[in-house]
Amino acid sequence: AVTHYRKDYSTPNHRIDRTLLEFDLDAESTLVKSRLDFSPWHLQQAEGLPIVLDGEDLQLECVTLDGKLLDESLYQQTDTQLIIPNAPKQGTLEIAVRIRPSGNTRLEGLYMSNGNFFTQCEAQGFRRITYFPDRPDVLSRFTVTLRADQAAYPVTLSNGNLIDSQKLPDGKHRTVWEDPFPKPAYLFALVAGQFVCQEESITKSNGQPALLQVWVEPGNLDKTDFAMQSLKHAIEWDRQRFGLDLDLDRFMIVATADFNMGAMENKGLNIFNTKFVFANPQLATDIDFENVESVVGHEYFHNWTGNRVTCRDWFQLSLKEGLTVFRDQEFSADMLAKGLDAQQAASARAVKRIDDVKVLRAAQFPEDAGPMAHPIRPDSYQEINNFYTVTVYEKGAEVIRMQHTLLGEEQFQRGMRIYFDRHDGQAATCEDFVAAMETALQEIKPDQDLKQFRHWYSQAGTPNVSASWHYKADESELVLTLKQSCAPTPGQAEKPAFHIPVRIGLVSNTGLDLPLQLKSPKNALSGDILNFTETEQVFVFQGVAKGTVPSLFRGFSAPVQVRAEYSLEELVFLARHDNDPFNRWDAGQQVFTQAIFEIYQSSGDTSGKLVQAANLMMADLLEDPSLSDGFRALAIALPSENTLFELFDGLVDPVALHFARQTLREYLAACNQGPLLKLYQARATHTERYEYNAVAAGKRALKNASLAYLTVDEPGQSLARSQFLSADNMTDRLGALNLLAHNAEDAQSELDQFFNMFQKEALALDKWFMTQATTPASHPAGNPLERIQALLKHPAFNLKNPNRARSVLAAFAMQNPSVFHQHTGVGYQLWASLVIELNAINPQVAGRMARALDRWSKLTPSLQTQARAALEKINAHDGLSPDVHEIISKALG
Ligand code: BAL
Ligand code: ZN
Repeated sequence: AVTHYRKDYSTPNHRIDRTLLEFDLDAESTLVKSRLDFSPWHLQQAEGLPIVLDGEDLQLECVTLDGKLLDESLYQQTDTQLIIPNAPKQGTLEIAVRIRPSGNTRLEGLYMSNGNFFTQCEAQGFRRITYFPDRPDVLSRFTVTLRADQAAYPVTLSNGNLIDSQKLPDGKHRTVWEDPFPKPAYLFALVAGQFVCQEESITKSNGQPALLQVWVEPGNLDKTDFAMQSLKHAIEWDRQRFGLDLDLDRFMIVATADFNMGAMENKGLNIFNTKFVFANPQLATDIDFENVESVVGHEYFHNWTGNRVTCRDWFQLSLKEGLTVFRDQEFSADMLAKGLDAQQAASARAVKRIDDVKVLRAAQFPEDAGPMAHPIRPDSYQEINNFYTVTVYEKGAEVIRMQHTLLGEEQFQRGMRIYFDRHDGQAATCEDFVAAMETALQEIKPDQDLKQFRHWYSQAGTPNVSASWHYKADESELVLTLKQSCAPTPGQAEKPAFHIPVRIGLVSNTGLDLPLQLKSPKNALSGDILNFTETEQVFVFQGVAKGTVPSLFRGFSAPVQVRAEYSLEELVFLARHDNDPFNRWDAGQQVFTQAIFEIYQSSGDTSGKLVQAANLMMADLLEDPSLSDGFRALAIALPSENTLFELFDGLVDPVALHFARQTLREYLAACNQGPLLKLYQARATHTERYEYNAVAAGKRALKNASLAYLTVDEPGQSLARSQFLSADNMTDRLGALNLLAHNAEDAQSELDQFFNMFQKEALALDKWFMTQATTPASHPAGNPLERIQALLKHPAFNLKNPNRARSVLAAFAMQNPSVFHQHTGVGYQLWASLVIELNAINPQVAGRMARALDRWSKLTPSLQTQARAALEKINAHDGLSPDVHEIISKALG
């Protein structure tokens, strides 16, 4: 396997000033002709640098240079490149290749989905379409001609503006598209086939109109309203909050059922997984609605952060992804809060923040502690597809958020303007972004810099922060000691201290926040942000009343793991009184976590003091009417098994951990049945029409969170059965189905009804598969693995469709620990054979699925033995893709 290093970056030999592409679209054999106008990268460059083009699985027909056909002695062709050694400094190259879209199961390059053509070029798919310098720093102006059969492919789209459209003889037609903006090849796209669209015209800030279109296969126009509305909201929001306008006359979204990722930001022609376009109340849950809005926003926001300023090389991926995730998180928060009063708005924002941090903790913290740990700007990779990670995306967004915290909204926006002034139209680096923010910071704080802050870009691993404090009654001072460390990660043994922004509050024993008066060190406090920059640092606050409790990392102000020396009483106090909703939620989660560990370590005993405290806290939460429904739903839910697994100090048996969590759930349900029922019923009897907004979704979330406790036994299961039947929306229907399938002895009738209702709706069927694939080991009817094996043989199962593959394989191996990690090792063996099967079909998705055992070194010894056997089985397989090989070899160490 070849490892690529960031330090090896060198500029290309040539620019491609113009690119003309012509496609004769045919499922079995598509002819792709290109005409590339090239010139030297460095204008002063001497003659004679070879032209280097990337290409894979292409059938080369001919190469012409400045009008002269080249014979084979004049170029070198390898499996991955076409090189023309003796080229003039400047000229025109014409190349013709053939490709076979119908055989493309990897869904990179040009492929077919349900008889239609789609492309996916990021990161390195364009080289599967034609020979080209397939690297993000080569920006070119593209003109694209598409020829296709009119009846089979009536709609043909590419990036930019439609400049010509004609009928041709032989039942064909032709369209010509011109993209006015230079772009790297990874942003190229084409779509051809049978589509219908919803469209609207809007007016841009400059008074010019722009056409917005959402294209779907016929029969799906009843699912596009919300995506269109989200797109319009995103355009408006980017204008208002970031001062960035749509720069195109036409902006298109096209949905496909076969897609490796969530969506793709191709210039002017975003291609989406149907999962992030389709939404109506019958088919989509509240979470789906939220995801559609956020992904539509995300891809649109890339138009500036990604497309207008793109990445110099793929090591800089977080430059666009971290920043764009930060932008989509802020967009979603602003949308959720829109139209609410101040208190409701704060709560809606907190719910969004908690949801985002839950993902970070459950998925990114494990990544940062495992064999695939990498800085948000990696130093090396074998397969770039493996680095579209929660670290690059979500931790990357946290690193942007910390800069926002340090600069404040106004200076952060100033930094964005500096960034665009300097780099619009360029391929930039993470360093360019930080430098722009640093300039903006120094405009208001000339003595500060982001020098130490840059470690967040270069160092992997989740920093551990320990916090302890004592009170000096004589001086009314609270002395807070913070220590930071970061465990070694691959290739990084020791790490200098991070610059960590700690948002802090001092909560007095009456529950009020005290004013912050920092005595020392001088200048370490800015507003409510402590700048924590040393390995160990002591902060002395004055004017502090006795009994005050510090609230640290409010709003999760830095992506760190905190160990604070709270007593149980202090945690329970914060869970009741912290004025920061994120920390209020977090304190409660810590109480639940400790209670579950108490049960885990006492083999099921619920009489311990942590369980008792958790129960009292639960009773409080259930009765507190000052909390919003959405917040309360999160506050009463127990931490996920994946989160608990990471938090436990020592080796873990995930099956036992599941049963410990289950025991707490049953105990809390039994002790709080009355209040749970009351909460449920007050929200179940409302009959208002479904609407997606923060308040309505919060109400449904609390209703279903209560039901999650009540379904531990029969009376609650009957409620779930009637909710399943009477629901007018997917949130309530699926919520009930999940609980029945996971808890009731028999839920076959509901599962069958759901299947019959939705068998023509692929995304709903994915939910049906996923519900069953996540049935836990505690299910009363016995081993759910047999059910999972049966799902794999179901006529509607299809490993070639990424959504369907994930709905069983990822659900089982990554979201169902008690079945996956069963002691016999059969779960691991099933996973290994599926990864091997998928490896031959779709390496990118297989690489993702291969990560299920990343954290096997944290398993108990006998499970480690079983895990190693499964990893070795995959490793020994002949013909592993680079994607899967990199993951498995790193896991084996
Ligand atoms: N650029 C790949 C998909 C996304 O992050 O938008
Ligand atoms: Zn993105």
